[in-house]
Amino acid sequence: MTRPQTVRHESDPEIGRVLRVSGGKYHVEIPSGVLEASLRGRVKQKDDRIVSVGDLVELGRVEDAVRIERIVDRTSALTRHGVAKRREQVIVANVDQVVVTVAAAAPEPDLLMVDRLLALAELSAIHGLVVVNKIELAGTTDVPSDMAPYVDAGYDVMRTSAKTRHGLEELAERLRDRISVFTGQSGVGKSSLLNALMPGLDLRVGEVGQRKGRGRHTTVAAALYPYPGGGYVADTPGLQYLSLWEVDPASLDTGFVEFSEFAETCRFGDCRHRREPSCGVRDAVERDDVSERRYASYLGLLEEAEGK
Ligand SMILES: Nc1nc2c(ncn2[C@@H]2O[C@H](COP(=O)(O)OP(=O)(O)OP(=O)(O)O)[C@@H](O)[C@H]2O)c(=O)[nH]1
Ligand SMILES: [Mg+2]
Ligand SMILES: [Zn+2]
Repeated sequence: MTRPQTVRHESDPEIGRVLRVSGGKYHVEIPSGVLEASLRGRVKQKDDRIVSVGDLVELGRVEDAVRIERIVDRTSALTRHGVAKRREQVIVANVDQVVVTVAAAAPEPDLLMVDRLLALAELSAIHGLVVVNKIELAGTTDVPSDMAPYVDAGYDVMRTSAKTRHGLEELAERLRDRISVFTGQSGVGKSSLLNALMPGLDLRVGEVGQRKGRGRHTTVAAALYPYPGGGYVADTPGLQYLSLWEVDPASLDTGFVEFSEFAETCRFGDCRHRREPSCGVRDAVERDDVSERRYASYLGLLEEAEGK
């Protein structure tokens, strides 16, 4: 009896989805369950194509071992730029939706981070959704006034409480049949929301008081979870270091969706909406048609993208 070297046929590759990576092992979901796979040398060497959570991968089996042979082309990717290595890292691949989470209170919303995350989503052609968690601490379930610019820009701003379960059904609805990534400051309740939405998930949550310094995150790596009823959700560590330094400064304005109709009236096609004459965006800010605070975020991120 000949022992098969591999059960994979070129015409019919076995495909799985990477759910998480730990200790050099890739946890890959296949129709019959989750298996552990290792990387084939040649996949490993390609710097720009490091296997990431969310990737669809082609698997090869040699005896009992499962190896990742190839990454299926990505439809999108949420990336950050490693501060130390100065190169792009894919946080989650094939993302449909970025859920930018803030807390109504504790911690105070970092609005520059919200703008940064939404811009990053727009620039990656990923749908952005804003969630204000811990809404029971606000005393009202209305959209907090500092979040109004996002409503005006056309974003859905959902209000939730992982504690009282307010708004969870609506949020659950938005997660179905998509790959959604929860992002936002540490301590806003991303893991708590996922635990509340997916009983049995049991992600670790941290005390707000423990997280004074930067980089003390309860969640340390991105991981993807199959969502009951279809789709996936990813929990990520609070993304403090997310940087835009590789973004083309000339296209940063497309990361601010409400600028676009006004940018059309700028005198210069390559207007960066800073000090150029006859700038439609600046005029809109002066008329209060565009939030001054969002515009200030744009200018700050523009400097960053320009490497200043
Ligand atoms: N009052 C209140 N507290 C909440 C709510 N959701 C989460 N918390 C608390 O907020 C703290 C932080 O929650 P986590 O879920 O760990 O926050 P996280 O966003 O996942 O934080 P990192 O993993 O560090 O990025 C915990 O003490 C939670 O119990 C909520 O809706 N209301
Ligand atoms: Mg967490
Ligand atoms: Zn302009």
